Amino acid sequence: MATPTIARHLVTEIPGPKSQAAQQRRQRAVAAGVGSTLPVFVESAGAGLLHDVDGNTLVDLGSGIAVTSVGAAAPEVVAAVQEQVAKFTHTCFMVTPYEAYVEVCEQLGELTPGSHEKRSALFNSGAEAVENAVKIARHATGRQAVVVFDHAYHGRTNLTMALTAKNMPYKHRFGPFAPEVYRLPMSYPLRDPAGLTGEQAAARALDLLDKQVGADNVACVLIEPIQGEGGFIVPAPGFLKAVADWCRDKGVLFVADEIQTGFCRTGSWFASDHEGVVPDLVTTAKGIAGGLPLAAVTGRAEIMDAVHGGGLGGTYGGNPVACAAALASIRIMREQNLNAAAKAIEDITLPRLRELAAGFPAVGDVRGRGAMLAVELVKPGTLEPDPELTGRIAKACHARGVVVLTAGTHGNVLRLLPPLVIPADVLNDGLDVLAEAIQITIR
Ligand code: PLZ
Repeated sequence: MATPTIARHLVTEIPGPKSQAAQQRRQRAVAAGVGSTLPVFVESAGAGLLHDVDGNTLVDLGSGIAVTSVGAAAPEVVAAVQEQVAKFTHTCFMVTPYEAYVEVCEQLGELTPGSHEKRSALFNSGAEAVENAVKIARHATGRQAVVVFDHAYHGRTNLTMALTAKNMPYKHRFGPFAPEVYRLPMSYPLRDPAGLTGEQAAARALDLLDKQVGADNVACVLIEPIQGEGGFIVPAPGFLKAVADWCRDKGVLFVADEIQTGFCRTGSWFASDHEGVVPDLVTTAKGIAGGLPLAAVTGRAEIMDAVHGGGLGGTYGGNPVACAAALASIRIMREQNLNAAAKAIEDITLPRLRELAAGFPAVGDVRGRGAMLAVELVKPGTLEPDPELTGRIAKACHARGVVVLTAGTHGNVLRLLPPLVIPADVLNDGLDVLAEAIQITIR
């Protein structure tokens, strides 16, 4: 983590007058259904800092939802994009291919869990990757059922809405949803009966699956190794492994949605690595390409190659500019050891969050891994979620120029997803503000 040259600096209220004017203009042109956590209009951004149109500099503890892990304008990514965009912007890989696509797939094969032979296909968004993982799993197994978990988030397209657990805002009045989707209880240590092990939580879920769906009908079990939008829920140790083992026994594909957790976010290349789990298929997006839209499905060669020629694709999937950005981002992750950087962020942040939990009974849980950390807010002495308090704390952070995000089925989780290249003093400043926000909001 380098020393910053600039830090948080507010010259107007947040949002400032120019942002407010832009927001009014936006409301006349942009559909109301598209929201913004903090309507501060950004002019430029760097490693953990956002510079707005009013001249304010904000601390970014959100990375555009876990995307700008290498920074929002990493010089190596900017140069790679500029070089590629000047050569050609697009040919369509399905029409005339280019090597950057192949190289991204080679990197994915090398970095994702397991040393088996792999293949990848590239897409534009996380939801599209998840949709394709399901297509591939169904095709390869000849089965239809897709199994997901409580609190899961997998996207906003029709199939992925069905896979996503939460109604508001993702699904409300957007049905009917895709069929053959089944939901199981997740391992949620804070809310499970005390002492329930990962293996027991897996047995609880898999017994339901056996009885209600039948293993023979299941194409895949799809799971986020640490749930993102659902509230940074880290399953009890052994849960993922037990589910993956069951899948292997039953000929069911185990699909890890690593879209939020992947690419160094949790202090290893993929969150599955922490649990020693080797998925059959992995979906990636977000952090893979330094902010450019790119997503992938990577999996066992025999599964991926089961699909007939021409069965997978899309006009823009694996766009050459996005591929160039991905290759530069992955190079940064390797050269700057961003797994260690994520771990360093954890080492700074976790003790400070634990201190807050000790001081404020409303901070009911502290959890996460690497640079994917959260606190869950409850009514003191209970497990009753407190989304209202969570919202007020987030707003207090925003007013002080620190971008934090909320999450959780009950909206009562404050989550931190700083860029992995955030300088330590910028991070600590953001955490000071969070502590102050909690203090003044709870008092
Ligand atoms: N799978 C695990 O986290 C995206 C969504 C924000 P897309 N999460 C942020 C919002 O409100 O839309 C996500 C994820 C996991 C899939 C997705 C979907 O990725 O690139 O947003 O389609």
